[in-house]
Amino acid sequence: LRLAAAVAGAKVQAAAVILGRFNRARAAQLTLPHFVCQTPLFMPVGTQGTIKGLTTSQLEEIGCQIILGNTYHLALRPTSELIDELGGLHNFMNWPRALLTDSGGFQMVSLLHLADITEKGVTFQSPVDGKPMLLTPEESIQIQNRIGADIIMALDDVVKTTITGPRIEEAMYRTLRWIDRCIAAHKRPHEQNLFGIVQGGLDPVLRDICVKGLVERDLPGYAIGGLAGGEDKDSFWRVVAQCTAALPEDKPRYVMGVGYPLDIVVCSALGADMYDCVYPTRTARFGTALIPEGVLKLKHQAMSNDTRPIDPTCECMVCKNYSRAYIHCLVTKDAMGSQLLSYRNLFYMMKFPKGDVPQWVCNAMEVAGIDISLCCTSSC
Ligand code: PRF
Repeated sequence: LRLAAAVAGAKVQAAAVILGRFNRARAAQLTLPHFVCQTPLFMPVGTQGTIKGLTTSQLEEIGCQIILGNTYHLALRPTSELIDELGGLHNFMNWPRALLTDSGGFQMVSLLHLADITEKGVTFQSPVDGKPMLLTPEESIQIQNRIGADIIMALDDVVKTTITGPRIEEAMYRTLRWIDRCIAAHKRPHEQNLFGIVQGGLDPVLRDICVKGLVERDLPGYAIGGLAGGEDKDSFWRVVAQCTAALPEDKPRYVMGVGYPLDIVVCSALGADMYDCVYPTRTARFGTALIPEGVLKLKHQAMSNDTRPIDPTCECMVCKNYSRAYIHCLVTKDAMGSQLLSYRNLFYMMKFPKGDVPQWVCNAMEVAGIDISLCCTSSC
């Protein structure tokens, strides 16, 4: 595909070809340089160039189309220069399908309390030697160009949605100023799709200005950022509904950091296409399996002699071969416990956006006062 695009001299665009619709929800096809993806899709988080405990062949086996890496972590170790020298991240980690890298600012702000944001960029103390370091929009793009993912993210100024006041407005306008620096710094527009990120907190006026500003730049795709940070569900879904209604139909919409099944259902009903979250793999490492009824805690004593698979209706390698009792025995004692649960949870997340909405998700929506058919009308 990359070759075909290069021959045609065309820009590689992550255009969303809509395959089907249900009110505002859509199923689309994204043609990326390394893989043709079907949406809605979930991206497992492979911060350091690996999904903890899973091989890339296992990821292919479960139908994973695209995984996420983090600029900040990869730039520190093994460094983007080394990844570039070794043929890019696809080659380095032996992953033939699509990759997306996040720009780094959010990880710094969420991981390093000492990160300081100015117009120049994000300043932080290096966790390697404690020296002050600066990540500018230009550097973030340069690093992501070296890493070589199919989709790269603009550096944004991220503020917690629970904060109020002028800082939200400042961050939104800065994100808009930084997008131009990112576009100017991007050296591989024919091979990598640069997505802009909508910020603006929970304020509909700020979100509107940000969406319009980004759409004017005609980017290959758009993300909705600054959410899933402790705000109430109603405000969260309202922002998603507003942004998806204003974003172009033919471009992918990615809701960042979202991955609870309930949120994926609601956001997809509102017209979003892509998601990422550490939840399925992190919860696996704590001994929890995702099942159609909700969650199953494998650490519970009741699992110790339960000979059933995690999910008797599931066709995955773990459910076909292992009992709850066996996984109970391994969990927290042996790495195999988290590996099997991570496999199972990601298998579930790969199928989830394509399957029926589980009953408990419908119930939760009812409790939250959301009528899915109302959610899907254009006036939502
Ligand atoms: N911006 C970036 N990455 C992110 C987010 C964001 O707003 C979120 C949402 N909290 C998750 N990951 N760059």
